[in-house]
Amino acid sequence: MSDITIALSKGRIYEDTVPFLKAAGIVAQDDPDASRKLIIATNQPQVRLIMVRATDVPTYVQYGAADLGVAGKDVLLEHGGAGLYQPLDLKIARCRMMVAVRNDFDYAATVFQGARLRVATKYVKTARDHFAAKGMHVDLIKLYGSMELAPLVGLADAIVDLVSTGSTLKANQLQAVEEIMPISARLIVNQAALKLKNNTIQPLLEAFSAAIPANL
Ligand code: PRT
Ligand code: MG
Repeated sequence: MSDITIALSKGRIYEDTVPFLKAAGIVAQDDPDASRKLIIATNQPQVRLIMVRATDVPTYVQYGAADLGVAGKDVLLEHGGAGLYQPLDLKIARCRMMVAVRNDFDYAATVFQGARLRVATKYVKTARDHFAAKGMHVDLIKLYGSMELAPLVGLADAIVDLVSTGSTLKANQLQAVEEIMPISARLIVNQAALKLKNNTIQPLLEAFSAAIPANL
């Protein structure tokens, strides 16, 4: 059996990945959400977890610093996917990529008139592709968080952000006006590792695959 490193991020990705790890017989020896350790040993001496920012998971896997990882489709689209296989949609950490505006902003009229739209987002690539496909002219403003604030203080007309319950939009007098795509987290694998460590990785893929919630 080869040594395997799995890159995860704290919070919802880790929490939703625990059942998949368990299905593969892997149990973390510390709780990453409580611990400050960045490298977490597991009950299997050959398997370790590394805890990185959600947006950094594809980078660690791309360069082979981790063999496997779990990352949201939102993050993978911005990363581009170079050097990665994305064999499984784990159907976890689900949400929707949406366009949202202030409750008092007439998005339909803006689209209809072909007026230029200022859009603030962390997801510049996804937003650019979306509006280009619609033939809309947009000025994109890159932000790293709290996108919901941008339309409230006049930084942008609209945001492109993830929505799950909708309560963040609601609390800030914003409304979703367009769905760009449904989002869920994927298992990603370093392309070279999949070949070189196939004997170890293949059974992991099978265990993860069998643990994907049915009928979703
Ligand atoms: O938080 P941090 O800056 O460290 O990084 P991150 O936001 O990239 O990580 P994390 O752990 O928050 O998100 C990891 C992954 O979870 C994302 O890449 C998505 O694929 C997925 N996911 C699922 C979500 C959400 N649901 C979600 N609701 N990521 C973020 N949100 C945010 C959203 O951006 C918005 O600010 O939650 C807010 C909206 O939630 P509702 O429930 O109010 O609609
Ligand atoms: Mg977050």
